[in-house]
Amino acid sequence: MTKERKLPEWAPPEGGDGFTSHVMKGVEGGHEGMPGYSHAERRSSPAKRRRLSVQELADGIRSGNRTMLARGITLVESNSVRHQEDSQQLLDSLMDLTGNSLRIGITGVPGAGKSTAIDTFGSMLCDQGHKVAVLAVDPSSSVTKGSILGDKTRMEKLMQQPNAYVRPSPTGGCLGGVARKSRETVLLCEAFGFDIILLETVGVGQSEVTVRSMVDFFLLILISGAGDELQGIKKGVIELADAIVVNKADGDNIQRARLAKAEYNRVLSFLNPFTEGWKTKALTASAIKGEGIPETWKLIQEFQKQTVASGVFQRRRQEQNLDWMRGLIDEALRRQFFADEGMKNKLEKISELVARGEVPPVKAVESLMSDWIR
Ligand SMILES: Nc1nc2c(ncn2[C@@H]2O[C@H](COP(=O)(O)OP(=O)(O)OP(=O)(O)O)[C@@H](O)[C@H]2O)c(=O)[nH]1
Ligand SMILES: [Mg+2]
Repeated sequence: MTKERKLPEWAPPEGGDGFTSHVMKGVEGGHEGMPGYSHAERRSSPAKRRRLSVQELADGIRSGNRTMLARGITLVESNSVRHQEDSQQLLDSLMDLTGNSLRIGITGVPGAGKSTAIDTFGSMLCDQGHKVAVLAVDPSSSVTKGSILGDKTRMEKLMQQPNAYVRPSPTGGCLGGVARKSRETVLLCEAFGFDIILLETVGVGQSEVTVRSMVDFFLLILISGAGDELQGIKKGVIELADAIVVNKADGDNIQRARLAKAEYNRVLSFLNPFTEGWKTKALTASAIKGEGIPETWKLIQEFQKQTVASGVFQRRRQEQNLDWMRGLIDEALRRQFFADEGMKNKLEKISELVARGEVPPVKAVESLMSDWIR
């Protein structure tokens, strides 16, 4: 394999050798997911990192060891069955330390300034003594590979904070899979001691609904100067929000941002707030200048105080846990059903009959289910 020295795109011009990275040429096959890969070969690989026991990982995370946290998250993100068993054990042994953070979801159209806002907001929180973890929930970023690098440059302030942790999106899998991993990563981060978890997702698809189902507070970041349609934001996303921030309210954009804020407040007055008893508001901010960010934090704190007092906060957490469990039951049942050899044959046969219109689909399902349960 050849090695090539390369200055990363995000390195400052005066960065010098400290920023040099090695780019290794890829291999043609023989690693996971590629032709020629074999588990046996991999097991015998001398370069493999020592496998840590679940106990070692749990102790490491409890004692605040970042390497162990990263290894734990990698375990949780793995698709292998053995790793999944270990990760369930790991989560189980850390459950007593979870649930003590404020989970904040941040969504918005591409380029609205989510990462910049997280950088400013997260750094401010760290300065106040909080421990902040940032997770990206974005199944598309495994395709558009550049965004992880992009985020590291846009979160420069935060990356320097010893109390912050930035984890890019888990790669691979459908949204459901990525969501499971992110939920579990939130728990590991809480066990480690992060008291504020920020989950960034791009708000143009299904992922914002998923993130909404994982967080206590949901912030929508928009920009002025584009109609809702142009921003690709559906009314449905506005309805999920606990606050809207019209970002980039700086320079000659201030006036437009204020008008947009007033317009969103008007729209919000016609909608049912997502959170019972809370009035969703719009604010303006400049993530780059840091303006409007302390106000946003104040609003989030008010939200927390109010919903904890009314019990809405705790009820939502309980509901989210139950929804998560129900989702897992759905998944497990489906997996077992389709993996069952006997059912595969029956399904194949009955599918032909259904396709030809000889058996109605409802009847087919009834018959399959009664066979499966037996
Ligand atoms: N003028 C101005 N520009 C901003 C502000 N916030 C972000 N930007 C710029 O907008 C661009 C996009 O910012 P990001 O923070 O990467 O936006 P994002 O929403 O995270 O983008 P994706 O992750 O790609 O969806 C960058 O060039 C930022 O410098 C702001 O408050 N004012
Ligand atoms: Mg971003």
